[in-house]
Amino acid sequence: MTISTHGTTTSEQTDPSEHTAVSAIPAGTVASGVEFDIDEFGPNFGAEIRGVDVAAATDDEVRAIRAALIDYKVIVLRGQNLDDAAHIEFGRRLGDVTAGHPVWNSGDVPAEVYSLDSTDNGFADVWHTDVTFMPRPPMGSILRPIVLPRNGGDTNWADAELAYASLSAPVRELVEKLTAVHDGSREFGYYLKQRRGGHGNLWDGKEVTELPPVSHPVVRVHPETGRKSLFVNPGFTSHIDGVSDAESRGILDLLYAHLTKPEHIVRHRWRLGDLVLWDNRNTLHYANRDYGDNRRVMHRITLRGDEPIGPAQ
Ligand SMILES: O=C(O)CCC(=O)C(=O)O
Ligand SMILES: [Fe+2]
Repeated sequence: MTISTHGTTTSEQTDPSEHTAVSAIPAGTVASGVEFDIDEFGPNFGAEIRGVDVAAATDDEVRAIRAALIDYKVIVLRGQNLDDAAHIEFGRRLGDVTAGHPVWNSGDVPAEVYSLDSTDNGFADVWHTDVTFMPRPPMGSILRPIVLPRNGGDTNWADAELAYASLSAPVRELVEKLTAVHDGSREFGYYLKQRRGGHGNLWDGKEVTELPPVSHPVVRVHPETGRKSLFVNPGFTSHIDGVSDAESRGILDLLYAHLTKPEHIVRHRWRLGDLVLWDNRNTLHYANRDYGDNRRVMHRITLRGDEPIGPAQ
């Protein structure tokens, strides 16, 4: 396998000891003729993979895309032109595809698809990690545009692993001991009550009929790489457990400001035909709402994830 990065191979730039577990591309190995170019977004995370037709991908190519997702956290593939069925099918080759959302019904799309339509208030202009209000949030999300404004509507991702690593040691030590509450009822509770008499969708094999707040570690250990990241987000985290309201607010504000420093962020300008995958265990994202009354429609699927585990567990 050759993964070239601006003309060099990633294996030359990567400490293999940092890429454990399913980095299914052992650095420097040539496997089954899989070949694509990787164009890195920057020094830290995010990359475009070129030269793969997702709909016709071989198993080795799918494995290589998954490995790149673990390494780069955000992967862009251009020119794919999938429909919902092909989008879901690609997801199934990467993992277990969940319901589109635990409680939201996106209407006229397959049950696996979460549709965000700006004409139906479908905006994501708050930094968040998908579905962290459930005990087992998705491991990854795969998004494609259906309708785009001529300009604007870019999506940004923040690298929560980089953010953790760039905190000072004393603050890392402080936050490693904390857990935080994530509460989906603030955004979706009312909707769930209205919907089918309080019956949502199947999530982890169970019908969701309530959204009790869940606690997750503030520092999450990635189940595949063992690396630590900050696992709080303004979208769904309500407070830190066991500290005062003022302390909780202060700690979260500090972490959010740090997570969203420009050097922790990559930004994607969409074109029709794009397909973007992200690791939902160590990133946050935010979709710019800067296109006025123009329409923007996005379809997302999510892959089943683990219960978040902290450093002490
Ligand atoms: O609209 C976007 O670009 C992102 C929407 C979003 O938050 C998601 O698909 O999870
Ligand atoms: Fe999202």
